[in-house]
Amino acid sequence: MVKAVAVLGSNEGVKGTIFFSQEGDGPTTVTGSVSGLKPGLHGFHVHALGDTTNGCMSTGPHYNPAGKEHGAPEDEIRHAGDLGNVTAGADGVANINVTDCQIPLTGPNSIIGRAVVVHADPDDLGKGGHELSKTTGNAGGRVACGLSLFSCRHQQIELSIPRHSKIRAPDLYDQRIVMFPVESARIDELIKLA
Ligand SMILES: [Cu+2]
Ligand SMILES: [Zn+2]
Repeated sequence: MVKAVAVLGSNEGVKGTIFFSQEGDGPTTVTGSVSGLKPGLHGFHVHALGDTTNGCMSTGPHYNPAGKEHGAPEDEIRHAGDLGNVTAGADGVANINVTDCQIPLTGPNSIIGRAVVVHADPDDLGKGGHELSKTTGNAGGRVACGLSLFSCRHQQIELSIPRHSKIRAPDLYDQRIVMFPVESARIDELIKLA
């Protein structure tokens, strides 16, 4: 079982923690919650980059290793990072519990080191007829984001910083480094440890 966690934050009061787990080559289970949202639907994606230098704007487009158009999670034609919408209740909290086959935690298409992003508006799943429908689902601003990182509560693990994460430490790319439990880990702490 491989596990990962993404701690989402923003300066707009939206925050959350998203957990990922994957058994072997099986689907990835995504659980967790996000708070501080306006009630209703919010686009929920894995974006290509783990770069949050300029906040969520620098996380790039939706993760799309197959070069397809934007779609719904259940569509044949979709970005790997298209996880649809999360739904916030009247209290502004969205609880998440989905499984998906296109967001593996290991292998060449791993989402580790990429950003998880929650949007201001609903993702139209490619069907809204807006000029942005086929690229972003016209989901509006990026209200919170965070990197997905391996997690393990009880033991230290090794990982390498993937090039796509664009962390400002290029000399560390692809080197194996030891990381400690990352329930609260931020990339800066990770670099300090290296
Ligand atoms: Cu997005
Ligand atoms: Zn997409």
